[in-house]
Amino acid sequence: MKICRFKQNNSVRVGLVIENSTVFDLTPAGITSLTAVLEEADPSARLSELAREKLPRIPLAEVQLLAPVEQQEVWAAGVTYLRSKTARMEESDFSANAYDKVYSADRPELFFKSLAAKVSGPGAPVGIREDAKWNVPEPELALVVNSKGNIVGHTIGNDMSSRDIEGENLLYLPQAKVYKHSCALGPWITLGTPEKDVRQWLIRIAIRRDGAVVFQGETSVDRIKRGFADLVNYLFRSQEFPHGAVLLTGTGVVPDDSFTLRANDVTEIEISGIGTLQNSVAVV
Ligand code: DO4
Ligand code: MG
Repeated sequence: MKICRFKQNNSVRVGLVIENSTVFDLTPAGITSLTAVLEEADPSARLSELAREKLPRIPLAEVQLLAPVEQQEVWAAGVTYLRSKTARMEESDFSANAYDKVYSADRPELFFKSLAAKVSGPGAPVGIREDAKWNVPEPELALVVNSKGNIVGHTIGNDMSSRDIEGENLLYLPQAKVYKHSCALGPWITLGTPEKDVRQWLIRIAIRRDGAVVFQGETSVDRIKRGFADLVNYLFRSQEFPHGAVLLTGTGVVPDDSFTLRANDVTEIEISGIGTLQNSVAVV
């Protein structure tokens, strides 16, 4: 079951996405908050109970989808794939050892990525910093977690990153990772899929420039080294998320070192069990 946020006549609504073609507006059923659904004991069961014939249907192509977050903080895990570890060790001079150590440590790398209000939704711009020379998207599975720390759904995340800034000094990580339009989420949340099934999903990215594909890559969710519950457990240690949280799970696709994004490139990230998140690149 897929749940989205969308804009209709200047009002923000919550909808059910059916067969990637139709949105059922949940407003007449009294559902106006995504968070309220995610906080239900069984969100999929709650949505299955609805009398769909009474809900307005809108073609998906006619709605403006918004990032599927309300007040959730967005966090990210790093160096959870071998590919991320080796690429970062190569780009970095004196911090290489840190990536190596965190990959095999019990405690994962977790960092704050974005306030919900700053997240780019489908079709919105993602940013490359004007003071960075080497910028890449990071296509990542995102765990949608309720306030009790239960994983209730999954969406697609783009952890936009400036590799030259991170590579210069690991202490610059917040500047390499957290800036205007550096995080995109969407197009919606797929509810209730167990981890063993999510691990069968593939993550693909294509980057288009003037209509031509200039980079494409693929990985599998199953290559994530850490268990999802373990990542969430660390996120919730000595911390609380009254509105829930979204946790990006790290990237396993890193373009060759010669590749950097340019303004007006289009990033297309597909996760097989979810859908496709498309954004255009802007200098910020
Ligand atoms: O260690 C820096 C960030 C790692 C990251 O974002 C990733 O592996 O996806
Ligand atoms: Mg990342």
